[in-house]
Amino acid sequence: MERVFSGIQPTGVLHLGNYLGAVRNWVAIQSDYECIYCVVDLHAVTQSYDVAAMPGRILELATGLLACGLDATQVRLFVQSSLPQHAELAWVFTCVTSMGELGRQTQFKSKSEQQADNINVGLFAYPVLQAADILLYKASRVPVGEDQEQHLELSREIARRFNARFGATFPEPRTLFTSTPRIRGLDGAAKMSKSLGNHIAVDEDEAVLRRKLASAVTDPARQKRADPGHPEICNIYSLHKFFSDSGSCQEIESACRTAAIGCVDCKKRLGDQLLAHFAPIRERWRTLRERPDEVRDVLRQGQRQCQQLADATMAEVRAKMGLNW
Ligand code: AQP
Repeated sequence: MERVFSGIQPTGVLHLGNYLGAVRNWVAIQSDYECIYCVVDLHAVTQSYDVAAMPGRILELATGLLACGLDATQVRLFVQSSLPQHAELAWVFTCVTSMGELGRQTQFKSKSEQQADNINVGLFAYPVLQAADILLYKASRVPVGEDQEQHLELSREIARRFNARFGATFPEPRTLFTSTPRIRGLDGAAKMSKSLGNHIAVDEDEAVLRRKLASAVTDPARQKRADPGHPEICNIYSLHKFFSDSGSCQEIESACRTAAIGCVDCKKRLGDQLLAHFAPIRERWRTLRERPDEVRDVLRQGQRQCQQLADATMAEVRAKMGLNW
């Protein structure tokens, strides 16, 4: 079985972009690969955050992932900071990564604009820690959204560079894209993202969900109810394709083109579908929230299982680098 690694930041909300672009796929492949999934809290601290809220966020995200269908008997789920080898390998990798490469990362550029008052070295070296996360376990496949492809390319470069300098050690990890690599936000333009505030949460409250959908951007050509629409460019229609069956999608598509349905009705139907789709997940999430010790046990078990792999890789790295006196 090929080994898979992927991570998600405990930065507040699990949203449709995370779900469709990553988590749904994590669940789908869990019996086909040897999967290691991680709550990457060391990545999350590159942003400003509320220290008192962080432990709860970590636990809440792990609970949400289990509610989405991760099976702790099949996957290893753990918290990044519980294994210090991630930070150690990241340091090693900073020594084979050039400043120029990191400066060219588009996520660094956009995050630097978003948090201009906090452009820290961790933000700059974010993709190096990501490479360490993956390569610590010698994972060969990484299921992520399209937004992470540039970082994955850098991980491959880091692996090549380490191998060339110190001897063959790491595989070059490849992306395992979902069929939905990039989900647009409610503005209909940018990637769905918490920091842009254009997201819908997996466990969104119904009233908030309806309100967010009501203000979501649709086809700009539909100024009036009677204007015919162009579903192929409408983000609401693109979301229907994930959550409504193909018969309903066909019906909505032709009703939109002939203006037989208005955007208000179309959004109401999407809201109904989202609520129905996520109802069982929300129910499991609610139940698991009442059993935080069970979630902690899953995370500790994942930590123990990953520790052996992490120790083995770091022993090999230290020996290859001449740090094993
Ligand atoms: N819009 C998206 N479309 C497809 N995939 C997405 N992912 C995130 N947004 C989209 C995927 O979710 C996984 C977890 O990524 P993350 O923890 O780095 O989340 P994020 O990208 O930081 O999410 P945000 O909302 O964009 O966070 P902020 O605003 O705090 O930076 C990854 O596999 C990612 O590809």
